[in-house]
Amino acid sequence: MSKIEEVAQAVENGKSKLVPGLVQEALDEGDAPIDILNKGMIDAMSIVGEKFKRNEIFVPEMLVAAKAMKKGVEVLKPHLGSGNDTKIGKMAMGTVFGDLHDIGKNLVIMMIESTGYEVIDLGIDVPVEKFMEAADDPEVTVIGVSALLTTTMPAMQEIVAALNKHPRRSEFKIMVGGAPITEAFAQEIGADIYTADAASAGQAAKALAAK
Ligand code: B1M
Repeated sequence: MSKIEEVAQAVENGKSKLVPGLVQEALDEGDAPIDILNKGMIDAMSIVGEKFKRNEIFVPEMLVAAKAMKKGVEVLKPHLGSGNDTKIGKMAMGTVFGDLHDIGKNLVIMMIESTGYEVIDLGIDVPVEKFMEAADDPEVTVIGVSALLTTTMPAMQEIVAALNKHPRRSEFKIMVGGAPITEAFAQEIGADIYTADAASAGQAAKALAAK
């Protein structure tokens, strides 16, 4: 079994104590950090999601897998992105109210930070008011909104509708994403940018700053 497969298996089984060491071993053996992330961790979480859907595992197992992935990401973090120290913009980002998923949001933040943005993490279960307050900051040029559940897509719509009425609306862009979100939905609710994953979110934010 390859080291990346070992990482994947440990994440899938929620082995928080094992994952950091295995990620480090994979790095030491020369595996690319992005492969460890995609094939070792994100793919493992998809398997966890599928098992949950088939009622083979339940919420506690999803939770321990999420914990294990977070431990692995901590080891991977310094190896991902460009490590740009020059500040190119300021962004605020959070997961919509009613939604507790934060792994994807944290990865998006990590990739956007690596392009040189300062990112204010608004956290999970974020109400409309908190997004609006974040938009008051005169330095904020991008607001990121993440949702992982089909049932919290209306919350995203509500947040974007409120942000679209913000007095500073012409000064910031609204970026949305998350597993159930599509380009069509993003357009329908009046967001400016949809990106499917953390790497493209980073690229989109960088392109915005260059304009
Ligand atoms: Co949840 N959960 N969960 N869960 N969970 C999903 C999302 C689900 C698809 C599993 C399934 O059924 N197959 C399903 C949603 C079904 C649906 O809506 N159609 C689901 C469900 C049903 C639930 C509960 C309702 C279960 C229950 O209680 N009965 C419950 C809801 C709680 C709540 O939020 N109110 C729940 C709870 C949980 C845990 C708390 C146990 C845990 C989350 C822990 C945490 O995040 N700290 C959890 C987990 C771990 C998952 C799965 C297994 C993994 C999610 C994940 O971290 N993926 C997930 C199944 C799956 O995704 N396949 C599932 C890895 C992560 C890197 O990917 O988050 O998609 P992702 O992020 C990507 C992109 O989406 C994108 O970039 C990221 C990186 O590339 N992206 C953006 C995300 N945000 C973006 C923002 C952007 C741009 C791109 O711009 C701003």
